[in-house]
This record gives sequence, structure tokens and C-alpha cells, in this order.
Amino acid sequence: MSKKIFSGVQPTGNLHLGNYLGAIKNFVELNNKKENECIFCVVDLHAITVKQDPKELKKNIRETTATFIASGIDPKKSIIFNQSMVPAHSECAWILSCVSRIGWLNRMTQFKEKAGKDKEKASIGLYSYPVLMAADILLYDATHVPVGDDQKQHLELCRDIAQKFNNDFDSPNFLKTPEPLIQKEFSRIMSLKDGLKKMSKSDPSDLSRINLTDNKEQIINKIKKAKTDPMPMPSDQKNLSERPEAENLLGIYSSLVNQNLEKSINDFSGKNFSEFKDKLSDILVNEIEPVSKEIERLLNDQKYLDDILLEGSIKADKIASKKIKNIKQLIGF
Ligand code: AQP
Repeated sequence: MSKKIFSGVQPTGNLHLGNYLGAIKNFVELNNKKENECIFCVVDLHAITVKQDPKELKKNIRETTATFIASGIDPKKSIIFNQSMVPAHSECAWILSCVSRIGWLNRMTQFKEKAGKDKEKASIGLYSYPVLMAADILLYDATHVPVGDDQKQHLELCRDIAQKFNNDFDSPNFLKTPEPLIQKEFSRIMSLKDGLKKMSKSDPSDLSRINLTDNKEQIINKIKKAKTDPMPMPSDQKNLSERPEAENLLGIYSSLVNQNLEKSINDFSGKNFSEFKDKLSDILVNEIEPVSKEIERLLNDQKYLDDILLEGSIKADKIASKKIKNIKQLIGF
């Protein structure tokens, strides 16, 4: 069955192994299926929910675009564009924010995590971020949204918003409720420094993540310094959750070699971490180094990247402006 795919990545720099294994690899697989219609968005409006340096933001928009292409998304097959070039996203987000309920947003755990203790000082944009995300998806009638595990709650909210809009305006199935596409295993990659914390772009420690722009030496060094525990490699899954760093590294390994956790545990059962880390570094270098080199090459051709975004935004705008016109009609504008 053909799928209409929509997903986005924030151009906030330092795209990492979590983004890659949790989301981008999945994008590439979906892009490669002939029957799918895919739209991949550089969500720059989401990025400004926290303060951004304008020059850095511009650079990061190109870098995220380059990462999509270097990872294997074909811009001839899929639409790649940046959100701020299509005005319907902002318009639709406002309309949907009038349909959404404060109680729903109050339950979003990502806001609580990102705003931290000082919620009063967080931007309103950071709070209403999931409504903009719903607008992104619903404008394109997406049937499936590939995301990492951390976005599951936002996807559920998107479905609630779509259903409420359809009820409020007596238009059954007008906004399509999308299905999340979340990897069954290894959908949340954790920090290399703390197995209980998500690997994240905004972690102040660069050693906490493998960046997709890291070279061979950096990858090897980061894996060498990755936190472990004093015990030998685990021999079964029992009590593995009490060893979050071992579980995370084994998860990364399993995801990269495409095998289940049990098989990876058997491969390294009782061995020293150093032996496992050498193997993991080799595999990571093999997977990430070509991507990193291609990102570097593409970044030297800014015009190519800007043209991809311009072409993509023209195509996206055609779809989104039609939908927003219908939305406006329904609400009586
Ligand atoms: N650690 C992760 N494991 C698995 N998937 C992940 N994703 C992010 N981190 C992990 C998935 O990557 C996609 C793009 O994410 P994003 O850049 O839009 O935003 P994010 O989830 O807020 O990513 P970060 O790294 O945590 O950014 P910061 O530090 O800026 O907040 C999404 O599908 C996400 O699920």
C-alpha cells in the first residue's frame, strides 16, 4: 500500500546518531519504496522555539539538508524543503492552536523536559510546538509519520487535534489522522555519557553523542570514552535495564548490524568492554564516515542545497496552500 510520508528534523546543529538511527535511516527506507510519496522538512520554525543565532541557523538549515541527501534521501524522489518557506505552516498552526486545549498541551513531557525548572521563562513557541508539528503533518494529509520514540506523544496529540477539528467543523475525515512509524527496537538512542539521558543535539558535552559530521578519529575517541560499568559484557537480558550504558551501546550495535539484542549479547557475552568497543567503533566508522564526508562535500556547494530547498518549497507550497484554503473555507473565513 502506498504511504504519504511526512517528517521533519530541526536545523539546530549537531545532527547525531540518535537522529540517524531513530529517524533518518527510516526516512531513507521509505524514500526507497517506489510507491511512497515522501516529504522531508527542515523544520526551521521549530528551531526558533529556543534562541538561535541567525548566521548559525542559516548554516544549520543547509547542513540538515545536506545530511538528508548524504544519508540517502533522493531529492528527485522526495520533496525536501524548509518549513519557513511555506507560509501555510504558520497559518495552520494558529488555526489549530484555537482548536487545541491547554489541558492537552500541559501533558506534553517534552515541554517539561526542555523548559526545565524555569517554565515561566520558556517561549510560548516551545509550549505550543506540538501544535505547529500537527499543522506540518495535517497540511499534507500524511498517512504515516516516521519519528523517534520521543515524538510519540506529539503524534497522539496531532491525532486528537485532527479529530477535534473534524468534529468542530462537521467534516468527518477532512484532516487525516496519521499513524506514527516508530522503529520497534532501538527507537531511543541514549547519551554516551549517561545511559538514562536521550542522546541530544543540545547536550553541552560533545562526547555525549556521535555527530553525523564526526570523522574517524572523533568516532573512535568518543566510543573509547563512552561510559560503561566495571562488569564484563552482559551474558543475558536479565537485569540489563540496571546497566543502561551497556544496554545503550549494545542497542546501537544491534541497530547498525541489523540484528536483535539477544544475538548481540551472545556475540560479546562475558568479554571485556574494550573488545566490544573496538568492534562498535569499526562498524560506526563504516556507517558514519561516508555520510560525514558527503555532508562536507555538499556543504561546499551551497547553491545546489539552496536550489533543492527552493524547488522543494515550491512543490510543498502547492499542496499546503490548497489545504489551507479548504481549512479557511470550513471555518468561515
Ligand atoms: N536520541 C534519539 N534517539 C532516537 N531518535 C531520536 N530523535 C532525536 N533524538 C533521538 C529523532 O530524530 C528526529 C529529529 O529530531 P529533532 O531534531 O526534530 O528534535 P529532537 O527530538 O528534539 O532532537 P534532539 O537531538 O533532542 O534536539 P534538541 O537537543 O535540540 O532538543 C525526530 O524524529 C526524533 O524523534
